[in-house]
Amino acid sequence: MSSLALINEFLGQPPNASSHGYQIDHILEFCHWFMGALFVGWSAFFIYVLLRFRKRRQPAADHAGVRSPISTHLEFSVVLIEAVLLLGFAIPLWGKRVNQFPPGKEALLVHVVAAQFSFTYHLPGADGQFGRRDVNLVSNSNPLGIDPNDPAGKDDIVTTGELHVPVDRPVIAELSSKDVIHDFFLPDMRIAGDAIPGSLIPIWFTPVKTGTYEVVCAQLCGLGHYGMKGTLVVDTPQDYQAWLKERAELAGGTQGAVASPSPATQQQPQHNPPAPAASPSPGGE
Ligand SMILES: [Cu+2]
Repeated sequence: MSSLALINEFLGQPPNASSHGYQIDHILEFCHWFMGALFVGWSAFFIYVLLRFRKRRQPAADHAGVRSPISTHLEFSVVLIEAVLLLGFAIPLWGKRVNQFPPGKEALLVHVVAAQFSFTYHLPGADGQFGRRDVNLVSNSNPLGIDPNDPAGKDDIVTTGELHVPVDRPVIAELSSKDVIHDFFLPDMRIAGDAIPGSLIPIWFTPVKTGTYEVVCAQLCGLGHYGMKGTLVVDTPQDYQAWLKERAELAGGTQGAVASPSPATQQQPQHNPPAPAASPSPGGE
């Protein structure tokens, strides 16, 4: 885990706060240096060509062209390095994000529903079960259309703009959208995923540092796009339980009272773990 991140920092990359993020930082940092070297190399070659083949020096065109194999070797090396970066590092790293999800019991599952112009979060509450959602029940006071007659939904927690998660526990965020394509982007966690109407797309990360981080929408989704900026708060497990309790009490009036979370609350929701992103199931819960 190296701390060498000169270009990343220079370009405004915030410090990493997730367990996998340093791998992404390494590959970004290396790519920037590699591109920098290519830029210097190609620029020098361009200037050399301008001078070497200027009209005064080369009044007649040489139709045979270059005979030296050096340029072929150079170009082959560049292709080889790029292939290693892509096939050896980038694709395996991406594959791990979209295929190797943590076991359902270990991770915290949260539904992230994007809409113009906010992210709404749906947590299962004390019973660990997500309530049924129906698009026909969506209203201003029930933005996710949770069925009031479904007992599993009585204690569900719905928040907009701010999501709390506990530190050092994998989080699976299942993304969906109510209108256009958005992108749930957590720059500090080095993770992002598109929220597409009609699709459920899971992403996952493990926060390793407590703190308050930015949530942004990374798809230009309309005039109020900027307003989708929100907050991710990574809590200690105790603070997280306190937040859950507070949310449950706040929701008490509208969605039914909730007993204070017992240790069982801390267990993973028993809900269906999401399928890999490669085959998102059609949405419409
Ligand atoms: Cu958006």
